[in-house]
Amino acid sequence: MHASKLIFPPNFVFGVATAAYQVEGNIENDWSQWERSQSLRHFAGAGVDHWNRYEDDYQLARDVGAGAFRISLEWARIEPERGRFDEGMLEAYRSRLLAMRAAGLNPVVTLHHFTHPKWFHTETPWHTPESVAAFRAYARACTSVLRGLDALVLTFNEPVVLMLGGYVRGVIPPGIADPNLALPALANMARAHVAAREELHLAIGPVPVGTSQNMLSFAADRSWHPLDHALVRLTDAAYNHAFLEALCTGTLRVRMPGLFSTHTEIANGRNSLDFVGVNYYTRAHLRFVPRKPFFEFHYRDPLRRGLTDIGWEQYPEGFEQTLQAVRRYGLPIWVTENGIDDRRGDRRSAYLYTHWQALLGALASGVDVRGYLYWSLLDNFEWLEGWGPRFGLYHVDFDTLERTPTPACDYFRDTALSRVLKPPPPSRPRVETEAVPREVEGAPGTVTG
Ligand code: IFM
Repeated sequence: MHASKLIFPPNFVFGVATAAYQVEGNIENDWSQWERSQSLRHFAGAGVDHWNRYEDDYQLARDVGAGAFRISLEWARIEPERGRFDEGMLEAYRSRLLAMRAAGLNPVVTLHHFTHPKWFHTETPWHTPESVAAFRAYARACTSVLRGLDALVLTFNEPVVLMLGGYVRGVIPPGIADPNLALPALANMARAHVAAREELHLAIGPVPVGTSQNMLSFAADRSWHPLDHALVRLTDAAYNHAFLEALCTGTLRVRMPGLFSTHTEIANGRNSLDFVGVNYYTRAHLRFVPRKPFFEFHYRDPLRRGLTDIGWEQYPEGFEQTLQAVRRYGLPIWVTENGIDDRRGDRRSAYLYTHWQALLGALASGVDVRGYLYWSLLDNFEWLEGWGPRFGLYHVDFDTLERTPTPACDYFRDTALSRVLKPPPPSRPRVETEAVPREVEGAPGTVTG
C-alpha cells in the first residue's frame, strides 16, 4: 500500500459523536411524548445520564485520543414553550461547551438531531412556512451558546431520514404518513438551514455551518435487472444528494416516479453550506416491485463479512465511494458519524480498520476530508431499536451506568495519536452475549425502524 494510504494528515481530527436525546437523560420532547402515546416498548428515560456526567465523558473521549466531540442542543430544553427561551438552559449548554474546550476538545454542535419541543408539530410543523421562522428564532437563541467557541455547527442531522420516518412512513414524530406533505417539509428544513446560518453569521461571524447527511451505498438487488439499476440511480440522487444539492444550488430537486417529485426554489439556498457532514454506515440493495412504493429495500451480506447485530452489511468500499461522490460539492467534508453496533465488542476494531482504510483511500486521491467522528462515544438509546444496539466505544451498563472501555478504545487511541493505520490486534469478545446476524428488510436508517 502507498505510504499516504497509511498515514493520516497531521491536522486530521479524530473525534466522537453523541446526540442529546440519546444520552443526556430526562428530556421531555416530542419523542418522549411519542413513546408514551404509541406505547412503544422502549423509553429513553434517564438516558445514560450524560447530562450529569459530561465532564467524565469528555475525559473518556480524551482517553481515546479524541480532539473533537459532537453533541446536539436539545431544542425542547431551550424553548419549552413557543417563544419562551430558558436562559438557564442556554447557560448550562454554554458552560458544558466551555468545559469541553477546556478539556481540549473542539466542539461540533448539532442544532437539530431528530427531536422537537412538544409544541412544534401542532403550532409550526415542518410542512408549514411557520416552521422556518420558528427554527430561525431557536437558532438565534443558540448564538448565545456558541459565541466565541470556534465550533463547527450542524443545523440538521439526517433531514431525509426525519422526512421519511416522520412524514412518509409515519413511524416517528410527527407520525404523518402523507407523501404530499413530505417534500414541502424537506424544503422547509432546507430553508430553515439557510435561516439558521444567516442568524449564526450575523451574531457570531463566519462560523462554519453544515448539515449531517445519512448516506447509504446502494446496489441493484438483481445485477441483471435494468429497473433495479434505475432505482439505484434515482434513490442515490433523492436520498443521498437532493438535500445537499439544494443547499449548494438553491433548488430542491427530487424525482421518484410514482412516489413524489419536486422542483422547488430555496431562497438564498445557493452556496449555503460551508462543509458537508457525512454519516455513513452501510449498503442497501434495492429491488423494483410492480406496486407502490415500487421498491423493496434489503440489507444483504453477499461478501460474507457478517451483518452487524442490527443487520447492516459491513461495506467499507461504499464509504470510499460515498466520500468520492461528495467531492462534487467542492466543500470540506467531515465524517460526522460512522460506527458499528457490536454487542460482543469484538468486531469494532476491524470495522474501524477497514473504514479508515477507505477514508485514507479517499484522502490519497484528493478528497478533502477534515475529520472523523465515531458514532458513538457511549452505548446509547437507539430510537425505535431502543437499548438493544451497542454502538459505543465505551460499553455502558444500563443498570449502573458504569462506562467500560471496549477493546476498540485502545485501537482508536493508538491510531488517533500515532496517525498511522495498522491492522488491529484480534479482539476477544467483551461479553458473551451472542448476536445472530440476519438479513433485514425495511427503510433506511434505524430511526425509521
Ligand atoms: O443513532 C443514530 C443517530 O442518531 C443518527 N445516525 C444513525 C445512528 C445509528 O443508527
